Amino acid sequence: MAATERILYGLPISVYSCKLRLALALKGVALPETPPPGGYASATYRAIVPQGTIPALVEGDFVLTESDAIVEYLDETGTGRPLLPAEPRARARARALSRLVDTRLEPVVRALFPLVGAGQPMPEAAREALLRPLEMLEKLAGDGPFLSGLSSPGLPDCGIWAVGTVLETLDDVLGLDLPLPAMIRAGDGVPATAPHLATYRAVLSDWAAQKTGAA
Ligand SMILES: N[C@@H](CCC(=O)N[C@@H](CS)C(=O)NCC(=O)O)C(=O)O
Repeated sequence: MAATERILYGLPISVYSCKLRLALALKGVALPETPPPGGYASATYRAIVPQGTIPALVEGDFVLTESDAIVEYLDETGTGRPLLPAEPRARARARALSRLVDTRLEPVVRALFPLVGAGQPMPEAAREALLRPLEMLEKLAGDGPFLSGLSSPGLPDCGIWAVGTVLETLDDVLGLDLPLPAMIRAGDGVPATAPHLATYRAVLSDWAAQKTGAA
């Protein structure tokens, strides 16, 4: 039986697309990204992916969104190196860390977007809201270079590297001078992910330059 074609919808600027791109790079799997037809909010894209979000993986009539679920599905279908450990507690911990990045850190980073080009300082409450999850994740990471706490990077690392790259850009553009933990840059030392992170940094910096009129 011929394998069903896999289509991965994503965009260069999207933080969750970046997370998945990093996961695929760590897995050693080449799965090129297709932009959502008409944009992710469009009726055309929603006719394919009802959730209207990216990334999305489509295999025939099987449509899967949510970056963590996509990575777990790829792991469980034997696609590339697994990014979650097999041992139940280590696996549960990796899942929890990944969700903490997505639910506690990413939304407060995203909330800073309107400040880019607005010429207004970051409110002190926003700084505190940002430092809280960063400190929590740093504590949970332990002493190693990776948030996953393992000797090789896994799913939670992909999330923190993608969100961390956005945060670094905002830190730079908005002059926030945030105490950014080293683990958000650990992907630059990993040969498989370093080029993707460099490209993402350039995409974000172009976006910021457009917003601030520096382009
Ligand atoms: N929890 C989802 C979040 C995906 C998400 O929010 N993607 C953004 C782009 S980075 C998006 O599609 N936004 C459009 C929308 O929410 O309508 C995941 O892990 O994939």
